Amino acid sequence: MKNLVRPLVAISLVFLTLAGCGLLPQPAPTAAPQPTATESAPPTAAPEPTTEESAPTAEPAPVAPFHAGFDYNGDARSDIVLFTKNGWQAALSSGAGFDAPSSGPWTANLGMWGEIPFAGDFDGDGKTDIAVLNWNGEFWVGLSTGSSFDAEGSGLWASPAGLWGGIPLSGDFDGDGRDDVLVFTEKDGLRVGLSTGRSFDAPGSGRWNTPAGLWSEQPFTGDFNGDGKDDMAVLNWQGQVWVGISSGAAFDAAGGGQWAVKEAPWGGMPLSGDFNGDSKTDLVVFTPENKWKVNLSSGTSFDAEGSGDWNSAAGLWGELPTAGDFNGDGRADIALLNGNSEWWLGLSSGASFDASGSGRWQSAAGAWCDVPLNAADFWRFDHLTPNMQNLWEGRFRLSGCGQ
Ligand SMILES: [Ca+2]
Ligand SMILES: [Ca+2]
Ligand SMILES: [Ca+2]
Ligand SMILES: [Ca+2]
Repeated sequence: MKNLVRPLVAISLVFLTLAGCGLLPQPAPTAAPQPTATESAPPTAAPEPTTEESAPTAEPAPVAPFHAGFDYNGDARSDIVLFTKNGWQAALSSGAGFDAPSSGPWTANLGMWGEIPFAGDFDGDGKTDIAVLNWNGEFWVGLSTGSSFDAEGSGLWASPAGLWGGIPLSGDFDGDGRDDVLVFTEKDGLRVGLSTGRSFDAPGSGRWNTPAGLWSEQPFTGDFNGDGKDDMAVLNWQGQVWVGISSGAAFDAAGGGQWAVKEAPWGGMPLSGDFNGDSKTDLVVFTPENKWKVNLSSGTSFDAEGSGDWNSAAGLWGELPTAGDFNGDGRADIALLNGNSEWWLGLSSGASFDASGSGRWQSAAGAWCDVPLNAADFWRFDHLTPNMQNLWEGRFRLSGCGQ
């Protein structure tokens, strides 16, 4: 039965995706001008050329054995930042709640409601930054000061990777310590913009080959083989995972291709993170049956010992799952925002998501229709949603977020 149902669902999804893709109405490109970044205004005030020159070869920047990711204040604990109709809100982790000092609204000179937000440590200073991809295919970046997103260097970042309609993902694909951007597109494959610290156009930027990735699949990123360079992968409708290992110049290094999985069912929400703390990024799929299907990376497959269903103290289907190392112990955890604007945490023990400290966390921010950047998977999921009208409006399938 299951085998019958799955292809049918998948086929109709693909069909609807194809049918919808050509028709995506641009959300009123002219109606909403790019915010004028009065404060930073660096677009033309050229980025320091020295940064660019020293970037690729100079220093093989130290590769942290583990970085929490989504750590906006640089204290080694992952936080939550939300893109809201009223600007950017930070919910900083204290290790036991999302209400550490400096939580609340953060100023930034970017982000119109309707643009696609994402996050990464784009200047490599240890504090996660924010960015949006706008309707002109431009990347606007807000560098974190630790309490705002308007550090020097914020503004428009040039890149050959920008393309509206693509899905932006971040990762340090060349392993230089600065997160780069990857845009997964329907017609143009993968475009990578390598960060110089002031732009996404370092040498090597452009189209990258990969054995993995069709538009109808769900992409995610992480350092799956643990060599210090982030890789990309897709989950396809057959429950297969295909991996593109980064060589630093393409996603076609040895070791890529189809990887065995423990169980990665299509129809769930894939999230990546280092759930057992061995420095190799793993995959978890949250399913409509409220199961957490953990697929641990061995470096060459996603079925390392310890893979399987993990118990969790949190997570009901319909809530919005995110991943990050919220208590800073080196293992990625899960956090879910529910319809009551509550955060529920499942902290990783290395074998389950119910370690001590799990449960409801108080938070200074996070309302149901806000967009938590950790849930980048949300966008990846959305582009397959049958009722989507475009990438942005897809989010309004969330209960109660309709227009
Ligand atoms: Ca933090
Ligand atoms: Ca990089
Ligand atoms: Ca890698
Ligand atoms: Ca943790």
